[in-house]
Amino acid sequence: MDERHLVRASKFLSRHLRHDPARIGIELDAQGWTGVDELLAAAARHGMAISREELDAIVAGNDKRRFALRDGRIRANQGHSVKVDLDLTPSDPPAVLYHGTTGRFLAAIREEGLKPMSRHDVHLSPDRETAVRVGSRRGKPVVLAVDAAAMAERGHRFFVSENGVWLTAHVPAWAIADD
Ligand code: HQG
Repeated sequence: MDERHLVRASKFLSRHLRHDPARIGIELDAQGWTGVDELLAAAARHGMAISREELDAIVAGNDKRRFALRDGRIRANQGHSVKVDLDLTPSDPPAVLYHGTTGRFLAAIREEGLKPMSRHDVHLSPDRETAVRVGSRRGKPVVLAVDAAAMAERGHRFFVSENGVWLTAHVPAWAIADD
């Protein structure tokens, strides 16, 4: 299988399963699922032919397990900007969670905390390495440590996605420290 095609196909799937299903004429249900057959047909109609074997390879081989397959349906595990209810159960977070960002956002983050921006939730990781990787997408990475235990104590809810990303609606500035 052509690795570059798989990466392109994975990005195409992320875009349409998280942000813009209407562009290729598919619909997501309330929990973000859509039929695999419909998705592959719609992708092919829009210039992105993906075989069933390639889809399975993307889902299984994806470093971040971005997608879940169940009963002939597929969804993105997190990262949506379209309104979906992933139906996750609130979970007790580890005492500290990490967020990767970059220097030019720091002043605003210290002022207003971490906001979900165009996504549903703020994305946090249990390990520093992931945060470094996430921050590096935008420049020189800066890792922030989030006092998740104190937030949970004050009633903030945390959810963990199927691929281990911790999600919460907003991280107030008082809970953020430099790592
Ligand atoms: C920043 C990728 C100014 C925030 C990654 C981030 C992740 C603020 C950017 C997933 C702010 C939003 C999510 C504030 C937050 N003022 N900037 N108050 N609050 N920001 O992409 O966490 O490859 O929406 O620090 O690996 O970077 O797509 O979030 O830099 O898991 O699967 O605003 O996306 O996964 O950026 O990344 P994003 P993120 P995938």
